[in-house]
Amino acid sequence: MKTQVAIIGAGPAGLLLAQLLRQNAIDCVILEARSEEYVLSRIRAGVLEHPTVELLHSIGAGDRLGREGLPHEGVDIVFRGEKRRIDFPSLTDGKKVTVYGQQEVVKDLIALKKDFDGQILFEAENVQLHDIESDSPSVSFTRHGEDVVLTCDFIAGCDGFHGVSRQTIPQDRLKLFEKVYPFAWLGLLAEAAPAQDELIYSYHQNGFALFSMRSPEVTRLYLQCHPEENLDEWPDERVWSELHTRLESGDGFRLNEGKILRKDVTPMRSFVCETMRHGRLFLAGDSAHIVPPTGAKGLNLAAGDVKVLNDALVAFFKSGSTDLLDAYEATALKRVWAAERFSWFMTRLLHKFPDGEPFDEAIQIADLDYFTSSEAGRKTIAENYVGLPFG
Ligand code: RFL
Ligand code: PHB
Repeated sequence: MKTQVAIIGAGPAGLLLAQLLRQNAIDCVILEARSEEYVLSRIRAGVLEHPTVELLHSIGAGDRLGREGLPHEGVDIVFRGEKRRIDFPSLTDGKKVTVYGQQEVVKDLIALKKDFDGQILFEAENVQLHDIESDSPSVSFTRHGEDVVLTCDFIAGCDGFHGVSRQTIPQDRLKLFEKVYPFAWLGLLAEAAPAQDELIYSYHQNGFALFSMRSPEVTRLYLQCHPEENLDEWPDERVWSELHTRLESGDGFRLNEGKILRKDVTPMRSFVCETMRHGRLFLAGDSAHIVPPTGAKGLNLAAGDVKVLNDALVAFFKSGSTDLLDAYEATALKRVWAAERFSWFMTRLLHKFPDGEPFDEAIQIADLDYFTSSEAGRKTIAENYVGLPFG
């Protein structure tokens, strides 16, 4: 098999890149380890930044998003029993975000790729990258018992944090940064109508909580918990009791309860692999960086990376110029570090640190007060939340 760009991973990064390349008549093949059903059932992100929504529309993946996505013009931040709203349009020249499940984005992109006879090879096992330092790299894999070699001009490593692409880069060439937080999120999906239209981020003495949604019938909720949390210790009654305690701020807001459809634990980590390019391998999305979900940035960062990568590949295939490919790492990292900073800031602002000293907690309250009352503070949150422009 032969293609111009071999893409490893059919998550948002890989699928978006494939669609961008197709628009520019560049051939690509996606190799995905999991089955289509598995990829479609992964419940993750929910908030799409303004630039991500624009990108999805520009590649023809915006129809259902436009109909079913929930535009959000603000979020509430709750602390010490007070609820304060950050209004996006008035602080960002009219921008907003859209709540639309990541699995819906993935579904729309897979449908689009099939419409154009694009190749997504699901269940590609034992994917290995070869000769990435040469001008003719290749990818080998096994599929349905058959060994296959795919030769290509470039490889896009879009295979997430645990993927094989980053691991193919020689250890001594990797420049890594990592921060692990002393807590995790217990995520819940409930068959209950969202009790208000906008998200609520809450700082509480019992720990952080987040109220979000997926549709007019489904509420998405998160509770700060221990990194090694045992789900058996969170029966539904305890979950609802903690959610009521942490989210109801005394302004009359009352959470609607419903059947809990899913419970999961997400560890919290900041991670950057600054080596986003090695030879003909380019990393994009979670394979190169992880943010704690408090800033709702992961999927949006993946979108930013692949937009920059696509522009660089297009320039190469149209004119032979390697300038943008050479600039990929620096261009992408600028936005990556901005999102890392914001995600770290939101995480530090809103969580209860298990070993927090009284002085640090008092500063945290002062920060919460400042960033939700001063216009400069609210603007800082709003402009980062709706999304900085793609590089
Ligand atoms: P993905 O989605 O992990 O996709 C990688 C794909 O590669 C495949 N793969 C392989 N394929 C072939 N060979 C191998 N050896 C392979 N190894 C892996 C995998 O099966 C998979 O299909 O990475 P990608 O595309 O970079 O996308 C990143 C996003 O998924 C991620 O950043 C977000 O989900 C993060 N995130 C959020 N991001 C937001 O922008 N807004 C949010 O509101 C938001 N909320 C969240 C989140 C992530 C969460 N969790 C569960 C980590 C909330 C949560 C709880
Ligand atoms: C979600 O709806 O899943 C969600 C929303 C906001 C976040 C993280 C996750 O910061």
